[in-house]
Amino acid sequence: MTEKEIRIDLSESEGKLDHFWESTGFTPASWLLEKEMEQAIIYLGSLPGGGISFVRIHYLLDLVDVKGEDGDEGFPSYDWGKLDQGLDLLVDNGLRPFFELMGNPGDFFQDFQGERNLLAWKELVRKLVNRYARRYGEDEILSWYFETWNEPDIEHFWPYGIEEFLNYYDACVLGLEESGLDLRFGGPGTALTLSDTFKSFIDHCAQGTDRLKGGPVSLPDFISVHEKGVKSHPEDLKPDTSGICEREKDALDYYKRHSRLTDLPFINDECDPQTGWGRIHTWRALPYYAGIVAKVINQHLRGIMEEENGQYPVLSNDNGFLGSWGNRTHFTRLGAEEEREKGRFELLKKPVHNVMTLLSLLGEERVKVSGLGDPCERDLGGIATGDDKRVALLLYNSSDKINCSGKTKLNLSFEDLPFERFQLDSYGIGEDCSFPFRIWEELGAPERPSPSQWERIRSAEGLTLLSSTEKVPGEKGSFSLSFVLPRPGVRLLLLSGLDGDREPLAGPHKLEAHHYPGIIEDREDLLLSWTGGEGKEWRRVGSYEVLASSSSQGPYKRINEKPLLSTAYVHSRPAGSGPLHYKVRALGRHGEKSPSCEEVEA
Ligand code: 8U8
Repeated sequence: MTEKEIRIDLSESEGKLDHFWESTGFTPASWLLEKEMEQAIIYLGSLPGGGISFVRIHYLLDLVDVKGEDGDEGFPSYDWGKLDQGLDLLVDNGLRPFFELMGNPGDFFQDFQGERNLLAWKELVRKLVNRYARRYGEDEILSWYFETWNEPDIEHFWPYGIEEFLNYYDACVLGLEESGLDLRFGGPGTALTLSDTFKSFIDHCAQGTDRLKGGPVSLPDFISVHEKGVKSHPEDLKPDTSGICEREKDALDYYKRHSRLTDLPFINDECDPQTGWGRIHTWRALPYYAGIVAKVINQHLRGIMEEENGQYPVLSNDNGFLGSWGNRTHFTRLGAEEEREKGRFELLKKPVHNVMTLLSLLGEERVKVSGLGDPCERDLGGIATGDDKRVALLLYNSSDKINCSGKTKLNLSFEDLPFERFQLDSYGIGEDCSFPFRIWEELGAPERPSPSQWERIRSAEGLTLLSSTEKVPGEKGSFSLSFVLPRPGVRLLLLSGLDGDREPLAGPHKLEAHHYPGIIEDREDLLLSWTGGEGKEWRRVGSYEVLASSSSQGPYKRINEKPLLSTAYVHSRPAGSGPLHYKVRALGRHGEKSPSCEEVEA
C-alpha cells in the first residue's frame, strides 16, 4: 500500500476560503410544483450552513402566464401565481435562485428582433424584479444571481440566432436597470468552448453598441460558461477532470484580452463530470461521484482561484434533477411511475449529496496542506481550514478512471493547533460507509423494499460518523494520526477546541412537518424540517436529535439512529400511527444540549 506524509500547519494561512461550490441546478422549472421536488428542495436546504445555497433552474419564466394587456402601452400583464409558488418553496427553505431569465410567458415572445418585442421583454424583466423585491425584500433578491438564457449556443435551447441573443441581453440589462436595484447579472452560460455565440457575446460587451439605449453596452457582472468532464454517451466514458479547468482558462483568456472585461469574475455553472444528466451511469450512485466532485472543486481552488485572485464566485454541479441511482441527482427516487402519479415515492441521499455536507463543514480561513501535490495530476487531495475554535481537513482519493480502486495510508501531522484539548470527529464516504446503493443491491434491487429492507437501506443513506474522540495536542500544538483512505473515498476530520467556556446553544426553531405517503407497505413518511440556531451556531452543532412521543407530556424518545447534521429528517412510521408529538434539539460538539424547539403535532 502506498503511504503519504501530509502536514497541516495552522500557522501557514492561505487566505479566505469562499464556499463557491454551494450550488446545484435542474430543468424544467415546472418540477418546482411537484411533491417530489418539494421534498428534494427541503433536503437541499437542510445542509449545515447553507451547504447548498443556489439552485439554477431552466425555464423559470415558463411558470408565468399572460392574462391580458397592461394599460395603454399594450404590453402583456402577467399571472405570476406558479412562479410565486416555485420561488416561495426555494426561499422558505433558505435557498436562492440562480435566476436564468429564460422561458416564454404564455408563448408571447416569437422573436427578439423588433424594438417593440425587446421593450416588452425589458418590461417583463422589470416587473419580475419589482414583484420579487416586494415579495421577499430587496436584500433577499440582491443576494440572488441573475443570468441570461441557458446555453444560447445550443439550438434546442435558443432557436433564434446570435444577433437576437445580443438584443435579448440588452433588453434584460435595461429591465434590470429600470428596476432600480443593482442586481448581479451575467452570462452567456454557453455550452461549447469558445463558440461563436460566446465570442460574439464577449465582443458585444467589449465594443458593441447597445441595441436599446445606443452607446456602449452595459457590462455583465460575471462571465459564465459550461465545461464538463466528457461528452454525453451511453457508456461510462472516463471524464477528464483537469481538462475542465484547461478549457475554462481558454474562455478566461479570451475575454480578459478585452480591456473592458479584464476584471470580470468567471463562473462555470454546469461543471459536471459527464454531459447527459438523464442517461444511466451507475457511478453516479457510488462514492466515485462524491470523490470526483471534491476533486474538481479542489482543482478549481488551486488551478483557477489562485490565479484569478479568488474571483470565482460560483461553481455549480447541475445535479438537482430527480431520477434514479444512475441519473445525475442528489437523491435516488424509488417508486414506479404509477405510484409516483399518486404522489407515492421515496428519496434516498446519495454519496454525492453527503459530500456537499462534508464540504459545508470546512471553515472560512484556508491553511496550507503539504505533501499532496497538484490536484490536476494526483488522485489524492485535500483542503484544510482553521481558526482558533476549529480545524477542518477534507481529504479525497479519486481517480478519473471509473474502475480504479486502491488504498493509501495517510500519515497526518498537524502543527500549531490553537487549542489545549479538542474533539476529533471523523466522517467518511466510501464503499463501506454512507453508501445505500450497495445495501439496496445486496437486497436484490427491490423496486418496493419491505419495511425491514427499508430500515437497512435508510440506515446506510446518511453521512457516517466514523469516530468521535477527545484528544490533547503534544508540544507546540502538534498532533499526528494515521489511517487508510480507500479510492474512491472522502474523509472529513473536524477538530473542535474544547478550551474556554461552553456557551449554551439556543437550539433549533421553526419545526415543520410535511406528510408523504411513501411506497413502503404499512408505512407513511413524515418529513420534519427546522432551522438550526441563529447565525453561525450551526458550526457548534455536532448533531440534531429528533424526539417523538404519543403525548405532549412525553415521554419523548429519540427516533434518529445516526447523528444527523442536516436540518431535515424523514420519520418512516407505521401508517396511521399519527398524530405524534415531535421536538428537535441540538447536541453541541462539546456535549452541550440545547433546549428543544416548540413541539409540532403531526
Ligand atoms: C455539448 C452539447 C451539445 C448538445 O447538442 O447539447 C448539449 C446540451 C450539450 C451540452 C449541454 C447540454 O445541456 C446542458 O447539459 C445538460 C446535461 O444533461 O449535461 C443539463 O445538465 C443542462 O441542464 C443543460 O443546460
